[in-house]
Amino acid sequence: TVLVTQLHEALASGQLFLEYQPKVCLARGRVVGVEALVRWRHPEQGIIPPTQFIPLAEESGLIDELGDWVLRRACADLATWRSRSPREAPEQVSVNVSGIQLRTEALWHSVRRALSESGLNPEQLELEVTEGVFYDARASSLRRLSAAGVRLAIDDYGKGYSSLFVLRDLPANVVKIDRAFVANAQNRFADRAIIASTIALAHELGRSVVAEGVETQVQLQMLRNMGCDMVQGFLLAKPAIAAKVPKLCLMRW
Ligand code: G
Ligand code: G
Ligand code: MN
Ligand code: NA
Repeated sequence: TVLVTQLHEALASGQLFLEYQPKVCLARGRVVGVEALVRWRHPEQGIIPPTQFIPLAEESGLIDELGDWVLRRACADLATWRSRSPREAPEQVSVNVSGIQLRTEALWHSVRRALSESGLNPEQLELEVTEGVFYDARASSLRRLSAAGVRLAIDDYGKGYSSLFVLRDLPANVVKIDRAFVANAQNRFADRAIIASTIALAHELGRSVVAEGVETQVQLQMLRNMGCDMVQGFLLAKPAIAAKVPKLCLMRW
């Protein structure tokens, strides 16, 4: 389609950019990481969200190249924030990875290059993968990255299939509870029960927990009481351009 051709051009001509959403550690009351979220500044259509062009990139085979760009940009940005002022810098950066990227060795080479160019330690990079992709042979790509020290997070946890196999079998460091559970937790017992037991189970297995989509003080307090490790959501901060990240890192919760 036209949009695929344009996406190709967008990659080459610098129309893609990243926003970053902070991840706040509740025990420390501060930003510990940021999640990179790609956006497309289209010359005629304005800003196009990733939900509209990531599927296109996956279908057209552009996803490896796009993913490579995101990884290198995110690692370079973290290295810049850290070199300017560690106090105003996150400790790590998370990058969303599509299941398609795990089918070949492209991701492995991208990660190696992004780390060596930026000088980051593997532990400063986290890859977010949705649970579906953990299910098959692609898991071996993840094991290799994990063995190299890169952190892994299971994104949108609870929304897909075989969550418990994933939790049992894969070397994920972090479980991100899908925002669908957080959204109604105030008035729905089932959501609270699922969040509380996911936290307990993840902790039992030595993983830490991020709650996504935190929008209210009530949700934040509830997650604190449940022993959730980290929170992300509009209440804490909306995704922001790279230049705004140092200031966000000075906030305390
Ligand atoms: O930022 P926003 O809420 O519009 O993101 C929508 C979806 O796009 C999320 O599920 C997110 O994981 C995905 N996404 C954002 N950036 C990237 C990226 O760089 N690569 C991939 N594969 N998905 C991304
Ligand atoms: O699937 P993934 O978790 O990667 O999706 C991240 C997306 O969630 C981002 O595009 C971001 O804009 C969106 N998001 C982040 N915080 C909130 C929130 O508090 N509420 C809602 N509705 N969306 C959020
Ligand atoms: Mn994510
Ligand atoms: Na998510």
